[in-house]
Order: sequence, then structure tokens, then C-alpha cells
Amino acid sequence: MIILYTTERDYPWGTLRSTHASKTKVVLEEKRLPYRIENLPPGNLWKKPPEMTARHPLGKVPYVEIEEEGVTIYDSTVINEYLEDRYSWPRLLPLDPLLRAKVRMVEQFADEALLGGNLPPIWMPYWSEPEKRDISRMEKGREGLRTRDLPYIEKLLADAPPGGYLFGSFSMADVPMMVLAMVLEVDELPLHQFPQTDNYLRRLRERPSYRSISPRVKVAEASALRNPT
Ligand SMILES: N[C@@H](CCC(=O)N[C@@H](CS)C(=O)NCC(=O)O)C(=O)O
Repeated sequence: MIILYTTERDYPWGTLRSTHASKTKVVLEEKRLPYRIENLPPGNLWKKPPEMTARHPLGKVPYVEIEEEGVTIYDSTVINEYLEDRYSWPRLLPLDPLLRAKVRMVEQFADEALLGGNLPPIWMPYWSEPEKRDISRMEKGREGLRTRDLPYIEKLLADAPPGGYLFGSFSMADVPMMVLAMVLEVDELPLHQFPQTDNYLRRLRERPSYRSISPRVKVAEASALRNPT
């Protein structure tokens, strides 16, 4: 069994989840792997209790425990590539070296520009009550999306081969974009200027794997999806 350590919590405005752990959840779902969630209190990300740093030296999520192997693997990209190497179906990274590099390049862009860049200023305030949110910080994140990241995604989509995804069929490059779809479902940033991205994010939300990270699917409901009881 694979145990995914993450942070998820239900709020009146939607169920919020760790963005990086959501990347791993999507890959577990896409590969139809059985897994169990270990839901850590959000405060652990700041407190970093020893039981957490014993598994991840930086006290971050996600990390996964692979029970059969008796090992823990941390970092969403490393976990996802491990899952790809170990469970090759359905393939999320192409075998051709150049195409593989292109897919990884976009995944890396999304990690740095979105998950480590403009999404946290938008997403983190939703973990607090509306009156405690730093509105100007949220707006800065949105402006970063509008001026840098969304134009690039719009261009990637304009150049994409047919199939509906960034590289034709769904790949590792689309995985962090599922997280963008998740954040913008709560934030409802208008996307009129980015029509291809708007349609693409809607398509991502229709994938069965999105149910596991959808803000409309509560923690308990999502946990029942692929978890054996
Ligand atoms: N490169 C790591 C980043 C993980 C990360 O930053 N996770 C956030 C939650 S979404 C976290 O644990 N934040 C607490 C911290 O930065 O100390 C990955 O891809 O897994």
C-alpha cells in the first residue's frame, strides 16, 4: 500500500488541499493505484514536528510511504517519476528523449512559476477566514498569473498537437495544471483573455482524477475514492 502524507481541510468555500500533494494524488489516480491518505494538520507545515522531519528533512508535504518497500519518498516530482518508473501504465512521460525533456520542462515551469510562485499568495489566504486574508498579496499573485504564466500556457496550448492536452494526450506536463484548475475553481479568476486556457482547465476538471482534488469533493468523500476500507 502507498500512504500519501498531505494536508486537506473542508471549508465553507471549498475543500482545500496541499497543492504539491495534489500533483501526486492526480498521478496515483491516473495510474489507478490503491493508496491511503494520512491527513496532517495544516499547522504541521509550520511547526514541523519531529515525526514529520524524520520523513522529509524539510518538513514539507507530500511524502509517501511505500509499505512493501519499507521506504519513504519525498518531493512531488520525484514521487511522480518514481510512480511512472514503477507503474508505467498509463504512460505519463514519453520515451523519446527530446519529447520527454519538453514535457519535463513544462512540469518544471509549472512547479516554479505556479506552485512555488504565483499560486501560494492566492491559495494560502483561503486557509483563513475572509476578513483575515491579505487581499493585496492575493491580487499580486493574480497579476503574476495574468502577466507571465497564463500567456505562456495560452501559447503552449496554441502550439499543442491535437488531443486536448499540452502534448496531445494527458501527460506529466498536465499534472501541475490540474492544481491550477483546482486553485482557480475556488478563486474564480476571470479568464476571458485566455480562452484556450479557460477551456483546457474545464477539460482538466472533467477528468475522473480531478475528483480527488476538487474543492467540491469533501475530504471524507475523496478519501473513499481509491482507498480500500
Ligand atoms: N518541491 C517540493 C515542495 C513541497 C512544498 O513546498 N509543499 C508545501 C505544501 S503545498 C509545504 O509543505 N510547505 C511548507 C514549507 O514550505 O515549509 C515538492 O514538489 O514536493
